[in-house]
Amino acid sequence: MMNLTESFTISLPCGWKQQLPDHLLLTDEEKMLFVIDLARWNVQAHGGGPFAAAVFEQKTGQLISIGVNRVVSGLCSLAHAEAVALALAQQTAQQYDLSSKRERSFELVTSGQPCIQCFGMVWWSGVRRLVVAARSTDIERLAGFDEGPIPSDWAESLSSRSPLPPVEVLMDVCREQACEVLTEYAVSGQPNYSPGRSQANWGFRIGSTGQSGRSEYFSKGLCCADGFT
Ligand code: AZG
Ligand code: ZN
Repeated sequence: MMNLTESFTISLPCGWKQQLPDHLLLTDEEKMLFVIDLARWNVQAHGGGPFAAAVFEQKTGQLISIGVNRVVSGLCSLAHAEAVALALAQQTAQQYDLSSKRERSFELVTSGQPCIQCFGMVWWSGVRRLVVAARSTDIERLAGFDEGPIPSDWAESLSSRSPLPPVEVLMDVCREQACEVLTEYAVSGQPNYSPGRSQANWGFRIGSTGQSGRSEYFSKGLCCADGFT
């Protein structure tokens, strides 16, 4: 019998509930600052990639899901922050198409511009609005990740794609604050897990003398109880 895997699960890091806001977040800036705090928490408490995202119901502002980058911990290149947030939102709403109910529309707020994969996920998810902090050029320049061949007209193509419902795109919301987290990740010496780079760039660092502790977390098998999962 061959040893094939039947299913996989991507979970939020432990302690995620303690990160949730205790009040409704009303403005794009409030929502984005919450998401950027999640990205920083993912790096500092879980050794994850410097990205977070959240889905909100547009009319009420209700938080539907959060996502953080779980590529390394989940052994899964799909597990970008936006992908995790969208998949969890679809489970919470019990809708694989988040645009399927006219009276209930959703927005994705993300600390980083969607990469080539997540652009596709946004396209198919049914969200009706996308709010972005750091641009892909920031992500590539500050943290060295490869975001893939994103079409130059990606934002326009989302906002005008008849007969599919348009996705409104708002860029550069709290861009500076999101860029700070990207820089913090780069100087921390944590890995660039972009395909083909994860070995070569172990301990990868940009423009800093930062001390890497990342490989130690893994070689010692540290986990949630030790602050990493
Ligand atoms: C990434 N870019 C974004 N926007 N989000 C993630 O989770 C990523 N991981 N690598 N590049
Ligand atoms: Zn992505």
